[in-house]
Amino acid sequence: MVAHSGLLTVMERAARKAAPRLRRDFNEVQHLQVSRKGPADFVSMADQRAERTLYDELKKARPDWGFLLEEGGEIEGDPDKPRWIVDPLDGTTNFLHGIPHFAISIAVEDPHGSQGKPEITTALVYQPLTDESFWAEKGRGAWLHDGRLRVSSRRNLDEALIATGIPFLGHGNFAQWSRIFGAVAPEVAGIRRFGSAALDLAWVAAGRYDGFWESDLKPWDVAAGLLLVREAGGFVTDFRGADRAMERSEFLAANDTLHSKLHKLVAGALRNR
Ligand code: 2AM
Ligand code: CA
Ligand code: CA
Ligand code: CA
Repeated sequence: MVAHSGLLTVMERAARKAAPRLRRDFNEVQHLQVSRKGPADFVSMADQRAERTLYDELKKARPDWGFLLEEGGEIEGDPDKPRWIVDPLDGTTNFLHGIPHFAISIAVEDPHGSQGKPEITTALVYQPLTDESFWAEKGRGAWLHDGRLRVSSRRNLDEALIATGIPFLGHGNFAQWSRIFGAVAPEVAGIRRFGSAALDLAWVAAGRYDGFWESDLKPWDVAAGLLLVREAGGFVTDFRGADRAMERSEFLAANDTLHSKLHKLVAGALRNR
C-alpha cells in the first residue's frame, strides 16, 4: 500500500462514511423524496445528507478550514488556511434514474499556491458503488488505490474514446457544444456522455478515456478531477488551448499528443461559425 498523506486519510474516511447511506438511498431511489431547484437541477435528500456527513467529518479533522460546498455554498474559514471544495454527489441525474454512475468529489485548495494563486493540492474522487478511490497529491502523482495512474498513451484520434458533457435544458452553450461535437465525433473512435464530470476526469487520469471536453462546469465538479488528470501526466486547457480552464470554465483534457490534435479540431470548429 502506498502511503498517502494524513489529509487523504481524512478525505477517504469522510467519503467512506458518507458512502453507505448513498448506497442505501440509491437502492431506494424510487422512494426518495425529491425537491426541484431550477428547471434542470434536481437536488435529492441524498445530496444533502451526504454533504452533511462530509462536512461534519472534514470540519472535525480541520476545524479552521473553510468550505465550498455544492449544496451549502461557501463557508468561510481561516483565510490563510486551505479550504475544502466538495461535491457530495456528482451524477445526480444518474442517481435519480437508478443508473450506477456517480461519485463523491473532495478537493483541497491552498490559498497560496506555487504561483501565489489558489491551487488544488489534494484530490479524491470516490465511487461508492465500485469502491474505487481515485486520489492525487500535487507533485506526488495520481493513484487508484495503490496503483499509479497514467493518462492513455494512444496517439491517434481514430483510436481515441472521448468523454464529454452535453449542456442540458438551457444551461450552458449548446450551440458551441454542437460545433465541437460536429468536429470531433467524425474523427474519433467513440464519444461517451456518462453524466459525472468528476468521474470523466478520473477516468481520463486512469487512461480509460483518451480525452474529455465540457464547458460551464462548477468548481466542485472539476476541482479534484483536474488535479487527477494533471498528476497522471495529462494536459488540461480551455478551448483556446490556454491555461485558463477554471477561469473560463472550458475543459479540454487529454494526453499531450491527443490534446494538441483535439485542440486543432476544437479551435477549427469555434473559428468557422
Ligand atoms: P451534478 O450531478 O453534481 O449536478 C455533467 O455534465 C455534469 O454537470 C455533472 O458533473 C453534473 O453534476 C452537472 N450537472 C448539474 N446539473 C445537471 C443536470 N440537470 N443534468 C446533468 N448534469 C448536471
Ligand atoms: Ca447538482
Ligand atoms: Ca457536480
Ligand atoms: Ca452534485
